[in-house]
Amino acid sequence: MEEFANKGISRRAFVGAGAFAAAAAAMVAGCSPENSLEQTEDTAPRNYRVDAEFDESQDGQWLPVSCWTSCGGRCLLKAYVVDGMPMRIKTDDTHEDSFENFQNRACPRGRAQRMHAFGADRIKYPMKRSGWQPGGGENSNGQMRGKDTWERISWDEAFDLIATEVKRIIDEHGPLAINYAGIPFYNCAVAQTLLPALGGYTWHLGFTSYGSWTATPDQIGIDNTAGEPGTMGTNDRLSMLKSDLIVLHGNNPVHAAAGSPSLHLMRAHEAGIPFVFIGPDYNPTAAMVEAKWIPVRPTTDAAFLSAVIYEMIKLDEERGDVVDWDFLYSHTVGFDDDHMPADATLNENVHGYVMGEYDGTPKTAEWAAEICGCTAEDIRWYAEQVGRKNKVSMYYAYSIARNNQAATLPQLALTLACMGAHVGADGQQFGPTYHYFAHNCGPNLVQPGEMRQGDVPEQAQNSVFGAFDLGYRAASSWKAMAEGHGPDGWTGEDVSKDIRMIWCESGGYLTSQPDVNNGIKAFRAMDFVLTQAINFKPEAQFSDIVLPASTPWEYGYDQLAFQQYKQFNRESFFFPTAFTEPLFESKPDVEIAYELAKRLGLDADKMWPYDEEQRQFDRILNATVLDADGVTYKPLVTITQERCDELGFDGHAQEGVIDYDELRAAGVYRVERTEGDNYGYIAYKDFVDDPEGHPLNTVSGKWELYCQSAKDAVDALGCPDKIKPYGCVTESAGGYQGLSEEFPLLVYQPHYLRRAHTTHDNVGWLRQAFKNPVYMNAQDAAERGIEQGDIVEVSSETGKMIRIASVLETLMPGVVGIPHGSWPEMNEENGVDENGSENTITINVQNVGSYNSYHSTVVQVRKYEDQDVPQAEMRPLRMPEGIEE
Ligand SMILES: Nc1nc2c(c(=O)[nH]1)N[C@H]1C(S)=C(S)[C@@H](COP(=O)(O)OP(=O)(O)OC[C@H]3O[C@@H](n4cnc5c(=O)[nH]c(N)nc54)[C@H](O)[C@@H]3O)O[C@H]1N2
Ligand SMILES: Nc1nc2c(c(=O)[nH]1)N[C@H]1C(S)=C(S)[C@@H](COP(=O)(O)OP(=O)(O)OC[C@H]3O[C@@H](n4cnc5c(=O)[nH]c(N)nc54)[C@H](O)[C@@H]3O)O[C@H]1N2
Ligand SMILES: [Mo]
Repeated sequence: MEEFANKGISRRAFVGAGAFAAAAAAMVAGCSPENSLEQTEDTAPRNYRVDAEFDESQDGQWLPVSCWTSCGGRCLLKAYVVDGMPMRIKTDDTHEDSFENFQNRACPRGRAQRMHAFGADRIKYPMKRSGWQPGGGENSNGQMRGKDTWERISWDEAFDLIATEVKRIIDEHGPLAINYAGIPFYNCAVAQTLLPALGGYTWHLGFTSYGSWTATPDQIGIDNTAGEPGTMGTNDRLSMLKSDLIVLHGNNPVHAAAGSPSLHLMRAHEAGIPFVFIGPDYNPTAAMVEAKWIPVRPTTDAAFLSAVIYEMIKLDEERGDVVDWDFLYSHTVGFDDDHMPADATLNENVHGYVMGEYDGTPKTAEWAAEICGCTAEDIRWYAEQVGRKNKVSMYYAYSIARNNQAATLPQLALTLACMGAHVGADGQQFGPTYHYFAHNCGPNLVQPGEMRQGDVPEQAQNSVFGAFDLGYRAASSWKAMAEGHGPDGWTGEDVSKDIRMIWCESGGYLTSQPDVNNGIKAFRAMDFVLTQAINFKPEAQFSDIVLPASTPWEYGYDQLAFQQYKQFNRESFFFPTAFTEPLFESKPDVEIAYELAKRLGLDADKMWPYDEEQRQFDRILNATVLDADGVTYKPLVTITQERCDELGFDGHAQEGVIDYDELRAAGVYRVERTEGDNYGYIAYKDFVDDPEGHPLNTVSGKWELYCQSAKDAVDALGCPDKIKPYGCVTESAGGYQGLSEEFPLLVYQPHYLRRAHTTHDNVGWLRQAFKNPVYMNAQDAAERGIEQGDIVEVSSETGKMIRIASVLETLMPGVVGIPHGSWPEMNEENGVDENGSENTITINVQNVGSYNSYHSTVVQVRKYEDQDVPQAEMRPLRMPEGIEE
């Protein structure tokens, strides 16, 4: 019975949940959703039943619904809903697909979203770990986290227990003793409103996503307008088509920005524009656009770029047509001794560095080829191609910056772009471009409206990037939290030792942060761990109280998409609908925060004075669309006063471009692009055309190839390794500098079709469709006696885990790829993570500032002795023991 990954929601559970009498009746009548895997005594265990009886004549309707995970997509999902049950999912068929007006098509994860909301391990009611009591110390019985049994409790009991314990912790240790283990801009009611009102909280040091693209870009002058690095820093998608060459430095949108970004690249390929891919594997995107591959090992990109800069200078000395010196000197400071910024305290720069003036090593193509694993010819070829004679688009991935060696990589990318003048013109661009605005930047052509808002403490408005100066503090690592001391070598303030509570609102930090083994120790060292969750995910498994959170399918709007960044596709606006009441006893996070605020003596009604549905109506009513003039925003929807009243919302009559109800039925509004329209966007054009008249928001007003303020900000954190103010290789822990006989392989962690980070790792369909591989080079595998499909053990200084070998010719020797996001399942007898979380083996050594060190990990791989350990798709999901399913 327990052989399969997903068990669906049993009839019993449905009948038990009052709100679901209708759904239960529908299931009895034979229209259970196809993801249901029934586990009744009288049916043989089957995996996923495809319901042949289903057809659209059943009494239901197609509704546009939210796809809410953190992949950066935002695509249109439609659910065929019968009595509150999503029977089928389809995607954008609202109009013909064309380049001008593409469909927002969903990927396999979106199409499997039912298993996130309706999976067997859905948290149904508040639960308490049996061995835990408030009060700290012995009461918390912390060693039993992850092993204990569970008890069902009422919401009132849960709220009272939480309020009592949170109050005690704040009274005794202060609010910063609470570690918020998630990205605060998600479903932010706790992080953005409740905790700030209680005095703040401690967040993790190290931004998980962008590595060194996090803070430095602002200071050196790379555009950060949309609140994320580089999201406005490249041109719009039509401009790409004017390039002579497109560079994908890292990047794999086919897996990690599925949907329209791949389409944009495909069109450029069809138009005959050549591509270059720089990275450790010839990934599916490189293959799609038939790119020339320059193989470069993880963590060596700074060496590669340094050599490209050196070779450009040399080529220019020979031929004089490679570097655009006028452009370089008029738009930047800090390239060489004659152009240093006024605030420089160090008499060094990138020119002197690549010439070897400081360390005696010129950064030649031969020097870098050895480090990177490519040929010197490749580097010289590339240096010539990115010279000023070509129009070049250079797209960088975030992945190349998630390592210690990349601390000043943004300066190197900027230096290269300015040497060839590849910025500020049609077909000329550079920057990290991914996620929300992948390969298509510029102001939104259609955008959501302002929503009324309660009292949100001011410092909470931008707690992500402002975390350091807003009364939040940063914990350095799980290890430091577990052991109650600061990290080695740091001189800055460390608060890891003071933390008494972990609060998981959303986010999957035990799984998505480096070093899970120490993560588990940190969880076990706390007085109290609280998780608000959809599924019984690892963070919930190691908690004391678990609260059932509702999904956007149950409350309609999508908090992640709309709260902070408003929307993710430049040309599309989404209007998802809720189609069921909160499942079981679940509540939206905002309701949870509201109830807790009341019990903690705060004025909850002032913090959340408005009905969420009214706020979502504001979002639609106040939405705007850019007029064909490319300048004026006008209202999106047409609605009458009568219709507002009928819907019961506070609103006003207005004339827009689409009727409110028509938009609601379609679920999406798109703005079409055509050649020569006014919707194009050229990043930095004002500054490039007139650097004196439109200075950048940097200390010098220009791009800072030498940036004192960036260096000072990182050094102020008190990290042990000082960084340079200009682009160069950073010497730090791990990476290619840390390879050893014991750990001879470098690791990258591609984002993977099976999951959006850790979300969906419990989904049986996706487990079956996409295995949990370790990508290995064929030669490395042969040397170790490993064959395709073998179970292999990957080990590092932080842990051991097992996965399935995927033996490839398209990956560099000496490198392994471990797709990101599987849920750790520690076998505590032998210390092996049997579900192969990549973060079981990643290191957390933040020597160079706030950048995560995921990709600086070095490992060994060997064939595992037990080849019979069942893989994910054959293992039952973890369920809370002691709780009725
Ligand atoms: N080794 C390694 N680790 C990495 C990376 C890597 O490349 N390598 N990449 C990093 C990157 S780029 C990122 S952005 C981070 C992401 O790290 P996380 O943000 O921790 O990852 P997610 O898995 O998206 O976590 C979202 C969680 O929120 C839950 N959730 C979704 N909606 C709701 C809701 O409405 N309410 C509640 N209560 N919960 C909800 C989901 O079920 C899921 O458990 O991971 C990082 N981790
Ligand atoms: N399916 C899926 N899509 C996702 C996500 C997900 O979890 N699942 N997560 C989303 C999020 S939050 C983010 S931040 C983005 C992540 O976006 P990225 O960070 O760009 O994605 P990755 O898959 O880590 O890396 C992309 C490719 O870069 C190359 N690469 C890796 N390391 C290096 C290196 O050191 N040097 C060079 N030159 N190349 C390298 C590899 O070919 C890899 O396939 O993806 C988003 N999209
Ligand atoms: Mo990310």
